[in-house]
Amino acid sequence: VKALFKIPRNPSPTLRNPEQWCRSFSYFISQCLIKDFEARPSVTHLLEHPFIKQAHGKDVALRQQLAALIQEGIIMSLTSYRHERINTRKTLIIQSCPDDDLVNLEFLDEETIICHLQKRYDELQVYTYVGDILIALNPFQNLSIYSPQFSKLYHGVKRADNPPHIFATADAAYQGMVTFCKDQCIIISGESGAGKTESAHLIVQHLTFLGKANNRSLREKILQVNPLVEAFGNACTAINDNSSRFGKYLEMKFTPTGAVIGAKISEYLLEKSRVIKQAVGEKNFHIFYYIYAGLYHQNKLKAYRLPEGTPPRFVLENCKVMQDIVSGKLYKEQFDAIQECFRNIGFTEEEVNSVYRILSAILNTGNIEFAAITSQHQTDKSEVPNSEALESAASLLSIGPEELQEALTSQCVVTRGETIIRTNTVDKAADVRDAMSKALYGRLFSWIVNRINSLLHSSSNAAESCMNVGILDIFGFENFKKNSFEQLCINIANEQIQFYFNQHIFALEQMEYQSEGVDASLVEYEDNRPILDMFLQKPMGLLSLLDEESRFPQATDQTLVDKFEDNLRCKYFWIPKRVELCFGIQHYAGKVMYDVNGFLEKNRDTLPADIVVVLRTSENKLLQQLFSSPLTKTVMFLACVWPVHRCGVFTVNVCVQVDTMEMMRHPEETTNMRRQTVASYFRYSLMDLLSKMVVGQPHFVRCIKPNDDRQALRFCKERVMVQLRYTGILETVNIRRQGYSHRILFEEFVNRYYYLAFRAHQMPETSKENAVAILQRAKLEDWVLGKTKVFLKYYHVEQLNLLLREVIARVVVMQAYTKGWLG
Ligand code: AD9
Ligand code: MG
Repeated sequence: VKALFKIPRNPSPTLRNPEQWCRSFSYFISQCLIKDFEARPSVTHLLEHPFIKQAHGKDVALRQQLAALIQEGIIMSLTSYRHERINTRKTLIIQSCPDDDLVNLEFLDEETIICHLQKRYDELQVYTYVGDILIALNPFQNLSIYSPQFSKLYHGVKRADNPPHIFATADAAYQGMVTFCKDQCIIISGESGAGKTESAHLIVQHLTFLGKANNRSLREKILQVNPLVEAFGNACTAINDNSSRFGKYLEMKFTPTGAVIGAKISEYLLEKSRVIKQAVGEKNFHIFYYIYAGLYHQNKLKAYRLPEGTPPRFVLENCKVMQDIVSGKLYKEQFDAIQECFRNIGFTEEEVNSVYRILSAILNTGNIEFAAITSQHQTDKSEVPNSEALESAASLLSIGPEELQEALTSQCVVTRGETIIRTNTVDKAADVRDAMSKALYGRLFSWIVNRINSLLHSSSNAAESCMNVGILDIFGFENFKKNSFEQLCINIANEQIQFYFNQHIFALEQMEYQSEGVDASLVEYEDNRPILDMFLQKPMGLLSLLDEESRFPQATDQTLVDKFEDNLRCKYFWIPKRVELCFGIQHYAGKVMYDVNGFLEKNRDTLPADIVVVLRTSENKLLQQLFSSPLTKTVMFLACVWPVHRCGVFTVNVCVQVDTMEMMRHPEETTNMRRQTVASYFRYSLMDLLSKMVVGQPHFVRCIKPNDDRQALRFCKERVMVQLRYTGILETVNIRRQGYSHRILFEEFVNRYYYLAFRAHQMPETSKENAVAILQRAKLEDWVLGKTKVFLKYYHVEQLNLLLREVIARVVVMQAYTKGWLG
């Protein structure tokens, strides 16, 4: 080590050779420092490192420069990690081979691809590339490929050096962000139970590793965000025991040098109706079971007024007796884990207590029953015969039980300046009760997300210049025996994500070839735009028709079906004969029959003003906050962000249209005549999501479910084939093989890569000729020149970036040497 630092005045020929230098330098880092610091050390740590102290004694400035240099060096040092990899290989027996990428297959028919994937799956190779896209087959068993050793393996190395892995996609996004100072976004898609949420966790895990925060608690906080949010937003369905019932876009924030500094979550369209009712064989949101088991074991059920005998109605399904919930360790452990998450992320005890009180109040609200009061004059009146649940709910919400009962059983109506009190029938009172439970849960969920965001918001200066890697994990495509309004929204969202994928992989690529005069045979693909138009067009799309019908007080679910039948004339929609209140849709991922019962009510999602008024009187601070001001989200700059696609010079015609810059309000919020419905809120949510996604460089992960029985090592050819077909994998293989997935303006290309062919201080003209000089110098083949851009294959960019990093590392070392820092 000393020899490395104390270079003789006349260095030997080997030491004069910069490449040799670079290698020794990296070797030094890997040998001496990696062991001590596990990963990239901070400058402060380095300054105190005995080697550096020893080498440079009291010269603090010099030590500081050296420490910074080494820190940089570690980022750039590929050799250090390669060294690790050789060791790990021996024990983990990892191999990468040409088979890792479907693009390299000799024959590209469906049968070959499927056999290839099956062979890999049988060998537990669940990941496969299609060019730069990752296919992830759900292993349905725990694999030992996500350990810290693997994280090290997938750090800044060439993709072909290691087998395909979800960490490689995270690494590609991270490197893309650091190298080009550009936001990235990872889009994970696949049907319900295919493994999107697991993949999202693994990506967050690897990104936190790559962006090693100096502050350990921040790292832990970020890792605990997903489990916490998912406890409130996930539930057991017929397809998946941990099914996401909301869409999640998690943005991880980094400094320009790649240190993680915070995170932000956006949530989309929580399936609130699950709070009040679950389909047969399904459950409520996880958190209800967790708190039940947790509070039971802490002997606190009484304090939260939760019954100890029969579980409350809202969590009854699948848990007929209390023992089902409280016996067994799982729920209790989950409760402990959630408490830990709350604590670590920074929620106060008072806040957590308020959250539990509101959840318990929701459970008690579900048990409030109504009975009709029939008198001579009034037949439409209801009352609460057994007031225990009502009193418990009121007490937990810190409101008066009489006021709550009044708000549930009657409503104030203002007509022509006069206030009239109308009584509610039993059914109407039950609807109000359920609306209140849904509103409480929906707002509580949004509050938790907002609170996490404020706790993970970085207030440092770095936050202003921070960059993002966004990770999209939404609810997957669903097709149950009975599908309702919720499935319709979920499937439209998936339709939109598929459209986004098609735009990126096929449409943009082909349009750009044509405009640049580049010859490339066009690939046919299934464009799902007509289906999306059918849903989202105004004023005659399905969602607009639904909204229109929801505004008529006399409308029924039957009039809604009639309206659809009269106005939706396209091959993707049909009304089946002999089945009432039903319609069918041919989605990109398959046929789905929808049951229209309750569509109008679910879309209206009204919360009577009387309930809001009562809840606002609460002494509970959190509850006051939830209902004091409208929960609004502004759709920022949609009009300008969305239509112009950043990746190209042309405009993408957008399927979703926005009339004006409007405020997105929770549907239950508005009291005016033109009520905001769930459908219109949903439309804006989609817009909001897309506006976030389009500003980043996309990376795609396509999750595939190998069987419907959730069995490990079972590869059902038919099921996989269907998913490969509808996700357009075959066409993707083709276009990735033939196409040029990266198109860079000559000017940008020369600015980015001129180091590879010109001297560092030279600023060459950003011309086509100089771009060619760089390409030739880098010894790349098969590139093409357009009118204004260089067209590169997906693997070219990786090659260029690697060369660039090596050259920069060399320059850094040379500079250090010439400045005498190392001598
Ligand atoms: V849904 O659209 O939210 O209903 P996801 O998110 O696509 O669905 P999820 O990630 O929840 O599916 O995966 C379903 C189950 O598959 C998990 O609960 C795991 O048991 C299993 N799974 C998925 N990916 C992996 C993995 N990489 N390793 C081990 C996995 N098990
Ligand atoms: Mg999920």
